Amino acid sequence: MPVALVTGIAGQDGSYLAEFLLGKGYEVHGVMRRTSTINTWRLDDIYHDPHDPGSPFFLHYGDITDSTVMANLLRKIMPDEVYHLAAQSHVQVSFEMPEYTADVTGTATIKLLEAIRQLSESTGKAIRFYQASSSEMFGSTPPPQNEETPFHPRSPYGAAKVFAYWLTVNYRESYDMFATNGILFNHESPRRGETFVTRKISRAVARIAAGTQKTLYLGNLDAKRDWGFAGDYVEGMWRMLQADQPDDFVIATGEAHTVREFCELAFSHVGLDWEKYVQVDQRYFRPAEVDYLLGDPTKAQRVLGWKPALSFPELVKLMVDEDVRRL
Ligand code: NAP
Ligand code: F7E
Repeated sequence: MPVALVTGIAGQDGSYLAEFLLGKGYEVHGVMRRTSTINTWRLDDIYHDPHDPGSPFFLHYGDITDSTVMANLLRKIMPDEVYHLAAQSHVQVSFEMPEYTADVTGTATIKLLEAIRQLSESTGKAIRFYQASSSEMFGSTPPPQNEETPFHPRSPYGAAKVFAYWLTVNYRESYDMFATNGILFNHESPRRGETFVTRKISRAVARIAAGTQKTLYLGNLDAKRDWGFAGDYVEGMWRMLQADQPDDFVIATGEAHTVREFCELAFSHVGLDWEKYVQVDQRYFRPAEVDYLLGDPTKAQRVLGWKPALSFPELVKLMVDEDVRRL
């Protein structure tokens, strides 16, 4: 049975990846940090009984900035594959907490790479490493963006991801490690954090339709993003670690839409006119914006045989329907 270690297991992607890997017959170990209230709602479908001795799913406490804990976990679990998904992943928050974001989203990646290198060298164990790189690294470089596009990050988050990206390349080149970057464009789902724009919209639509919210305040409606479905994207991560060679891959749909278009579709799905409810609020504008991200996933399609299944309108409907159901 292959063994995977997933950091950020309790996040959006961690939960979809855990489900996917369990479906493939993996033993899955997830790292999550301790929080004062239980934060595993995204894992509810797969984590029924923590004491079930037959379960191939294990959760471990750990903070990715704590290199001792991460090295101990690696030695104990001896994974075949490590998916490094944990990060301070919110771009706007990274302007408010730049140093923290650099530590968690950037520096923690070296600690993990170094722990894997040392374990592999001392035991001979081959460990494949996936780094959750981001289209935010392209920042202001005009679209379409692919693996050859120069980076120009526009936030502390984007800069921290560029640092982690290059460390991953560096460990591949220096130590012959199987270390791969997945450069994923925005991907969403009903499990998306509530402060990212898509989920903020789908949640507000459900509340406005139910009469419990009057107005939705948003920032830049003109920003364009290449939005895909997280459930499709985690398969891309797995395929990258099954490839013959480590490499870097863009995962995207090849289609971009504005925040305004997302609003139009989401509100019209429940029979509402978005313009009556959405107001622009300067508080949600960023010190520097990423205007236009549009990915070219040709390489992932050609080398990995990966392509997205869910369309943009299907994604919007899925998110709105699930928020309506939850409410
Ligand atoms: P997410 O929902 O924010 O999940 C991130 C997870 O990391 C959370 O479970 C979080 O824990 C955990 N985490 C944060 N700091 C930690 C720390 N110091 N120690 C241990 N765990 C920590 O993000 P996501 O959307 O699933 O994205 C997964 C990864 O892909 C991230 O690295 C993100 O930057 C990257 N990425 C995302 C996208 C996207 O569109 N979703 C695109 C490109 C790249 P809590 O639950 O306790 O907060
Ligand atoms: O913003 C605009 C905002 O916060 C998308 C992360 O997963 O994807 C994500 O980063 C756009 C931006 O995602 C609001 O200015 C308008 O142009 O949903 P977001 P993001 O910044 O693109 C990348 C690929 C990652 O790697 C990140 O981890 O929407 N926008 N009004 C707003 N955004 C938010 N959050 N809230 C608003 O009210």
